[in-house]
Amino acid sequence: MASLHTTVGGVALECCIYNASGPRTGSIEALAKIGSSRAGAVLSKSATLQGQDGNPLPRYKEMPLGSGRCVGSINSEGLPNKGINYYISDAAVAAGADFGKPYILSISGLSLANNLEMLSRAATVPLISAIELNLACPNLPDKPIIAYDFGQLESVLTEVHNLGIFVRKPLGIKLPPYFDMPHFKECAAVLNKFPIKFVTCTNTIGNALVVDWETEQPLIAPKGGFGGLAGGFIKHTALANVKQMRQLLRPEIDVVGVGGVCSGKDAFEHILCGATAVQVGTCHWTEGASCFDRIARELETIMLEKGYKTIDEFRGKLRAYEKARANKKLTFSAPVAGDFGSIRTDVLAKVIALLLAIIAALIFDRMT
Ligand code: RRO
Repeated sequence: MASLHTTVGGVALECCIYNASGPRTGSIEALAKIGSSRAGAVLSKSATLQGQDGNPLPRYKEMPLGSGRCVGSINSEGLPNKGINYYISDAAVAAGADFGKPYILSISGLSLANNLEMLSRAATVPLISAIELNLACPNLPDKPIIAYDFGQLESVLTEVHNLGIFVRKPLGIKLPPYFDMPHFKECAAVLNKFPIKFVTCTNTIGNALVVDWETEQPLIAPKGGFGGLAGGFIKHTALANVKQMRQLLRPEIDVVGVGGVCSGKDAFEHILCGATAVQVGTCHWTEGASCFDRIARELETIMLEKGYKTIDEFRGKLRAYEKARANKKLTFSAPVAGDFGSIRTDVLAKVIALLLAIIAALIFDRMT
């Protein structure tokens, strides 16, 4: 059997796949569905100090991606959530604890003071296993993405450090996607100064615009239609961020991958690039909590076919490109990916040609 066991910031997870903060994470009922699935942990919606309604509707839309199961999405939710006290309550924490799973709290304060206050409160709750501090929300009108400003990132982390939180709870930082090598380096240099336990790469690609050409308007209402791009659209950006951060961060800092995971194959790719665990966002939104069971099964199938017993055997082991290897594709005996994209198009074309030939022969037979 293949084991999906892993650790994130020293916290043990039976399954390396769990939910991203955001989709289906706002209520205790939704969190409990994650807890009762095969997800390895339960991660809350990013909390603010007070509850808030978020941006006007419609603020989330998904879009098909080719012919597969995987979809892309755009959102400008604007941090709708029930406030920190809800997500640190016994009932919320039980969504993980009742199922023997780590409960991870996500916070995204509207100010540094709010973040410090929320961290202080969360530190007193024993069953919160870890905290993900989201410094990458792209959807708050008039608020910049903190982690794009490396000076501000450092001062936030200094204040957080002074609070003493690093010794009380494993703390991770949710990062925005970076696109330029100097930015990866600058960000990692700041993060490496602090006893951070993990980073999550990446949040959505901020301020994208999806246009509905028929109605000649944006697909979502808030912020003039600008929102965070996610799902299949961003997998390759997310993989690059996982890979870069794994290379640049101190080895003690785990990297959690998120972005475009909707099959075991996607999870495998994130781990190959260095992720110790993988979160699922858009696909969880579309499919519900059963996606964790499916993706976990698909990942196990891939591992069995490739002869890996643990994720550590291939984690971070993306090979350098070699021409000879590029043409050596594996043939799997079992389906490994939940998307139809896994079906080889050349095989499909041959099957269709054969079917057409049979139909033509039958018609010819009838007519003669
Ligand atoms: O709530 C949101 O609009 C939101 C958040 Br907090 C985030 O971190 N990333 C995102 O795409 N949306």
